[in-house]
Amino acid sequence: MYDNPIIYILEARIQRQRLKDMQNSARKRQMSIAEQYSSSVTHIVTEFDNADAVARKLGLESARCLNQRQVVKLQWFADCIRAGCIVPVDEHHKVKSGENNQSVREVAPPVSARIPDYACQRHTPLQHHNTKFTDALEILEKYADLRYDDQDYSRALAFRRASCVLKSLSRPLSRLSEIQNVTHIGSHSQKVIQEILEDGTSEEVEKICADPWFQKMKLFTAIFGIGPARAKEFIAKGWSSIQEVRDGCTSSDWRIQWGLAFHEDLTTPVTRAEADYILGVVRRHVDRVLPGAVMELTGGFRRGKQTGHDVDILIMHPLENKIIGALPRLLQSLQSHDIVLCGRHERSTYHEELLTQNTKLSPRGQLDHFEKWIGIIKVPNKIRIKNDQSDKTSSHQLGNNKCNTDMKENKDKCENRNFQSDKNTDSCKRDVGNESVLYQRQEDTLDSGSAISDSLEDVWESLDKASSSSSPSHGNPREVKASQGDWIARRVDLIISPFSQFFYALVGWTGSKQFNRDARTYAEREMNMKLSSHGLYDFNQGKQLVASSEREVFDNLKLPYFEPQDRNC
Ligand code: TTP
Repeated sequence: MYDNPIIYILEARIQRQRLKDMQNSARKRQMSIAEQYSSSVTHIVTEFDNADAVARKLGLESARCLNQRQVVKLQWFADCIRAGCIVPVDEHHKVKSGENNQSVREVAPPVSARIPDYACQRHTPLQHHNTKFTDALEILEKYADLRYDDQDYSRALAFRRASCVLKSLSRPLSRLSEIQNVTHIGSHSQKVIQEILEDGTSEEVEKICADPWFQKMKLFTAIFGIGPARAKEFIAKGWSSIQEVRDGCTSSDWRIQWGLAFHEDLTTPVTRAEADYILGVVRRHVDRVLPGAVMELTGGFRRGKQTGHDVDILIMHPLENKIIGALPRLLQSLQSHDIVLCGRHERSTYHEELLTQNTKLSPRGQLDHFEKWIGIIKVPNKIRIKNDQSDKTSSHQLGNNKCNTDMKENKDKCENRNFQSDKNTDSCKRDVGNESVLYQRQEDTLDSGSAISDSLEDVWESLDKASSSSSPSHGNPREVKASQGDWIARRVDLIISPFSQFFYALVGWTGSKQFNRDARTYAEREMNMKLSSHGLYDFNQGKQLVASSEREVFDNLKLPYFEPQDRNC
């Protein structure tokens, strides 16, 4: 027994309130509780199951440094409280020494030898084994991304890279030594991983989550049209709620006006059923204005996610010039059916020199030059409700559009889509169920294009006017919100790609952002090529490499093919 027992409670892994209660009870019983660990401590109370972890947590070299002390479980402390005095330490109270307590998982071999350098060379599934680490690292990434300027986003990228590596591991990480020599997991990320391995949480991440500045930045940057710079201005004005931004923000930017009016809608995750519904609606209108067009739901949904923040739809026609004027006609058609809430049409800024030009990758967006429409459309609430119901009965069937009879036909077309190349004919084959449709690239005759070109100019003009005004032709956002019917506002991007660029566009718009980033870096550094959503240029051969399937994009890059669901880095 000790003459003057001094207890130190190691906080890690002990729930905060429980710790407080324990300390109070002990003090009431005149027990001596040390605030800090020191050499006078006689008993260390811990939730850890081995003395090595305790030593590491205390910053000691090894468990041997604890030899003069009792390292005990909470059970001992509870027994003391019950007895009202310090009780002897029994065998069952003792925490084992690290050496005797190694589990099979802890001696798992290092994984470093098996991890390729670039995320585009690794399987990165949506569901993986290391979420407790990747969630933490992605909070650090977000924090760095919001805190620093665009020029200095390498810090954020370092956390993303570490997180991507962990997502690709085929087993849960159990010891830091397994990844000690892995490229892309830097010392800061390792420190966080180690802390989580030992304590279950990271103090740094917990502090960030509780940081009011971070909470406000997250809140404000979630508004459609608001980036970190503008969010910082709002904070500088002393605003901390969406209502304060609504009351004080005088921006004439249509995105911000509609984003603020429909903020709650737009920050409610879009479900898979809603995405399928939107795809079906757009398809019906595309069939009308651009028969024979091919459409793909891209972004996170194509990678297998069940929810997303928006719906990205890529549209192409196997006749290269057929797409000219199609987007304005599509938008007119959608608008005439009261589907569109607001939006902005952007003309293509693509020119061939872009294929070889060195463009710096932006931290937030992979800017491309496609003609596109960025906007908000209305989705009936019943789509969402039906989704919720099918969620309860059979969540694994979400991807199978069970919620809307109108969509049945679309679903059949959407599922199991597969594009195959036919190198000889410069064509692409699209499998739709049992049907196999060969889209062959044909020389365009501009007759249909020129026939519509006069009226098209009027359409362009009216759309351009509408999109450049502060409230694109659909009324005042606040008034529209006040009279909102039984629908929810959803963010939609419609992207038009020429046939010749389609499969590069498909890879680019499928993402993930990190997959694109790494594929582009890999192309540049390892292959002396330039990859974008518009194509691939090989500087060695001095020519562009065409692709008539997604697989061929990977082949051209000499990368193994990864299905969209394995590109979730
Ligand atoms: P996002 O819709 O921004 O991302 P996401 O679908 O992966 O995310 P979430 O689940 O939150 O909805 O973009 C889809 C993919 O398209 C993305 O991985 C990168 C790519 N992309 C471009 O290539 N160019 C662009 O301008 C944008 C906005 C995205």
